[in-house]
Amino acid sequence: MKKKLLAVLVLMILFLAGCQKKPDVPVVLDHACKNTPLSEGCYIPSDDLEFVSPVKEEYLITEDFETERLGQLPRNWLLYRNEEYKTDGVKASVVSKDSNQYVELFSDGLKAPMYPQSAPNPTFIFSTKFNLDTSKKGVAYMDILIPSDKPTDSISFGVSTGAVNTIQAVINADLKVNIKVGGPFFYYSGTADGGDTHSTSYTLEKDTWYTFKFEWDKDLDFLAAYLEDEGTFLPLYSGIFHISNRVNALATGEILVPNVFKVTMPRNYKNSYAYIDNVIIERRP
Ligand SMILES: [Ca+2]
Repeated sequence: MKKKLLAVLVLMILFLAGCQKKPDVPVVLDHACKNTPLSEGCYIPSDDLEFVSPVKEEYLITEDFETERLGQLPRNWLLYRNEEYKTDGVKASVVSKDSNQYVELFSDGLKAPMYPQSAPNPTFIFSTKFNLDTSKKGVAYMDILIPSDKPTDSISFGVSTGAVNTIQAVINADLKVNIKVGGPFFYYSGTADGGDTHSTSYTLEKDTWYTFKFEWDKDLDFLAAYLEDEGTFLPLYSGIFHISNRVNALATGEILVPNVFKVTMPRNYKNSYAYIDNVIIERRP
């Protein structure tokens, strides 16, 4: 009996609900923006959100360190360290001599980023960024001096795409110049993408400033490195290299091009010094 009463009650409620006049309110699809909260009409744009331009702007580097504070890390650069590093285990500080400011690099060679198994990681990783993503080609310069009055060892510098080396010069402890093309700079992955090292006939001398130059052009798959000698750039290496190797292409097929200039010193358990100046990224005509 109770069930029957309940059923009648429910039917009456449904009937009455059906008889109610529906108000003329517009249908609001409250779920329309659920998966696309940033699409048109789903939010009120704020001026604060416009600080990131939808158009990526290219920017270059001209670092002569003349306006940097002495004894400080140059303001546009990052020096890698983690909690294992000693306080002064790595240093990159601006110094001045003969009315020129440049950067003293120091590495104790003891610790390295926590990357895979027995990989030859650098201790010292000093880097700055640029953007030539639209033109996808460029020219980089750096001056380097290896001192005679301080301990020195191997040092590398050049351009990378993120953590993936594009082209760099490697000055070994014997001051011989090599050019390394491709390969990661943090670690060797063991899958044959460790890059290729090309020896040159050049050996540097201590206490002398040298200017190195690197060029890249994604459309031509072209890479080159030079060493300046009295106003002439002597070729160290030039070749065809597919800049977008499998590591630095996006899944969408978009090609990433060099965007980091970096200097590294190895994990060699030795104190090592070097000096750099005039890090410049220019457009390639
Ligand atoms: Ca300078």
